[in-house]
Amino acid sequence: MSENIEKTACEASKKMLEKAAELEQETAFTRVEKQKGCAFGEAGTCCRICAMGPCRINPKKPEEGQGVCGATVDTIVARNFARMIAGGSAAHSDHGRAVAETFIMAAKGEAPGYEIKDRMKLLEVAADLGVEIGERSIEDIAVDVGEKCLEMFGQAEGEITFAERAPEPRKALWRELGVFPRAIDREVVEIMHRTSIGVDQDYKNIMLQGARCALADGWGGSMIATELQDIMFGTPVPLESSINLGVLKDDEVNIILHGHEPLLSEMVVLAAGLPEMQEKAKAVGANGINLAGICCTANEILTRHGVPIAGNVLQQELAILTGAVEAMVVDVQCVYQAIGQLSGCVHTKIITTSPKAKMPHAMHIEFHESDAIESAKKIVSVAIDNYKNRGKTDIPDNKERLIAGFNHEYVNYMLGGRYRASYRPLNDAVIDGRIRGVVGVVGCNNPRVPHDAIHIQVVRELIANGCLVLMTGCAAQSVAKAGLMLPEVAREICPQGLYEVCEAVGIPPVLHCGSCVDNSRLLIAATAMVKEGGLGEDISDLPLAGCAPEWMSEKAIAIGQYFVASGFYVVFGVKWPTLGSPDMTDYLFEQYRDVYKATWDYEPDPEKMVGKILSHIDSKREALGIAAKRERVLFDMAMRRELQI
Ligand code: NFS
Repeated sequence: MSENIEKTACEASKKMLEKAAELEQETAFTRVEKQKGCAFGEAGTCCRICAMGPCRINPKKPEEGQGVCGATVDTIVARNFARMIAGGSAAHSDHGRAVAETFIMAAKGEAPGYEIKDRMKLLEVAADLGVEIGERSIEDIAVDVGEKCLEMFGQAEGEITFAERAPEPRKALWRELGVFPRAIDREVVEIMHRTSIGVDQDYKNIMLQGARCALADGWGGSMIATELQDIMFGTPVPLESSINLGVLKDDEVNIILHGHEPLLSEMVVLAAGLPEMQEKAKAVGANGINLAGICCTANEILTRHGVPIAGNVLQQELAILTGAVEAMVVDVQCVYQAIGQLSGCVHTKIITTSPKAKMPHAMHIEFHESDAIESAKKIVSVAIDNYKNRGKTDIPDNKERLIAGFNHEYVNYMLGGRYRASYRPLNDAVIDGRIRGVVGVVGCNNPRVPHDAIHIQVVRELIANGCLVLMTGCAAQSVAKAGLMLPEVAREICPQGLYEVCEAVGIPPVLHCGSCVDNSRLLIAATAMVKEGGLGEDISDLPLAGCAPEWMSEKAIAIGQYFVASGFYVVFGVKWPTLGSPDMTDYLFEQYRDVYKATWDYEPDPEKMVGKILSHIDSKREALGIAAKRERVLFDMAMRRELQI
């Protein structure tokens, strides 16, 4: 047991790791120990882009090595980093494209089951995109909005329209630097071109394209996904639900929805609720159909329907090990190949649904938007039919309540009220110091660090020091499991000022803002703070920061890069992929201050990470002339024991 305490802070996960050990089943938690890593790969100094190599530069003597073509360590590290940005941007943006395509079909009436739910948001987005509103029908406006969004992927000329939403000085800076994104696909392609053999050999120049591509993700692909999903499925409002493996039910057909695109999961939610499906479940002796999510799909259906979350990315194998999951339905991204094989030890069926993502040991039911409900019914039926094959179950009894579903629209409304929606009270609370700063804590889990533990520590210390925390992705799920997404937390942990704000507005000090593409919501919220006034002229003037304490995905690097290029100070934990090049690292960590007025940073120690974030926030408060002297709340051993980490 003691070993598992170090592996995860999550009680349900500890129990399932015990079970995995008894069954001699491998999981990511054990496979990671066998993958010792490679010093070159870890430092970013291994180049595999042509067949003269692979070329490896000794990270201890970077100045001495060169690739066969003469590439320096700076070039190699920058190429690898830029390619991570391209990979991450492509993933978010291809999700956005799928949403835009379905959105157009829905508006034309060609995708039964999908509809235009949030008309108000449609009109707002239409106005931002320059779509004529007048007396036109909602459907006609929606078709134009969808097509404008789709254009942003491949337009031959011009700039990405959503990026026009950024504060004026930021846009001027992007134009001056030549990084204003042009078309989403183009920016990804250009990174792949410029980082291929013998093209861009200047690390700073490579990183200009890295920034442009990341901005095309944050202000393009990801924003398109968020905005169109809100219009189609409804903009989330706060609701209560529950989280952790204890949400699985012993007497019902359990279906886990895992992956990223709500196009599929929304329809499964709809199908599972149909009387015919419920009756079918009863006919096989189950008391109903229980849906639960994993990864970002979980965040999407949680924030729109209150569907409970089974766990975050590192719990996908553990959920199967409960023996209680009839089907795990996956689409794209963050799906471990290991679940296919693992499902053979229990009765769970892994159902792949996207032509873009198939895997061995899984059954494939292709999901078609044109007859989405039929595809979803087929999937639910497979799960129901599998109920009879269930053996002994082992569902940990751990689950926690949480409030989720916060976003720009709701912050605007809850602070200002329906008739005078406004960020004024938020800005005022920041100015008078009740809120010290706003911090986005985002990203994944990574078995190279104790699961959930780093997130929990960082977030607890941030709110104990007066910061309002906004969260997305698997990070949000980590702290929700620890009970930090409940309003009563403000009284228990926060200083008087932040507690008063949370109490007055009725919010927890840690706000669940959705999935990883919903990080675009944080860009919009930061821009709204700038536009409200009193806190400087640009995002880089605000007392805010972003961090990803347990990151692992290329998508996290893309997000970090667009946050930095948009003016956020961003600090990552775990490991950092440019350390093999001192020049490149200095460029990102120091010189970026003169380029984007914001920098990247790396700090694996959670306590030091919080220290860096607070000193950044305080320096911004100082520059704005709103600094107040305050002592840092440090967690002593007794407080840490209480955290159980
Ligand atoms: Ni984000 Fe979502 Fe989780 Fe990381 Fe994966 S689910 S898109 S990449 S692991 S936060």
